Amino acid sequence: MKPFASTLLIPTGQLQPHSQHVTRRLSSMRGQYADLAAFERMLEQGDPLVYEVFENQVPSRPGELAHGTSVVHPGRVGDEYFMTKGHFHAVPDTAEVYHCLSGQGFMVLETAEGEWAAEEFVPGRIVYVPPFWAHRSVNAGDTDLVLFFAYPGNAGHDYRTIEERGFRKRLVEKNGAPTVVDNPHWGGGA
Ligand code: M6P
Ligand code: ZN
Repeated sequence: MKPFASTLLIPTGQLQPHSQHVTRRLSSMRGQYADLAAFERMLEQGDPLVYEVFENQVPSRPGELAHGTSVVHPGRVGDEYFMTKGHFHAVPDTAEVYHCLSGQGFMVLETAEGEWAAEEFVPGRIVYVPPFWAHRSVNAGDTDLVLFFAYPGNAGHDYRTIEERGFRKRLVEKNGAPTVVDNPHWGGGA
């Protein structure tokens, strides 16, 4: 690798230049939102863009640092806020760091052993995701949630565990405020 630089535009989260731009629409998250009827109703009216990731890829080696921005758009499926798919790292003993640049929300985390946490994102807040913790970003505000992230180049993404099992906790709007609740579908057929 040679040194390189990019510019992160605040507050939009645009990264210039970037080598990868991932867009995830609601249809790619079937089964992840608890209110299945609300999910289907929303899809019938279109397929909203839920979040985007801008990244400059690096070789997948432990000494490298993949980094970029994620932008979770505001919205809800029923009472559940727009969120990322969430993942464990494919190499599970790898950490990640997130820095909130704009918007507000939460990082929801859990381990295979049953521990969980919800760390709040407000501009300026840094959240550390330790090795072995699955993580998902949730936008609990009404503007884009913009995050900078960095993680080891070899970490990779294990999506399947979350697709099959879901997260133990969900972030929903209750009486006008973001609230952590149990996931009624946790453990299978999420
Ligand atoms: C962060 C990073 C990315 C990840 C993105 C979206 O920006 O961890 O590697 O791709 O979040 O999350 P997910 O991959 O779970 O959809
Ligand atoms: Zn990660």
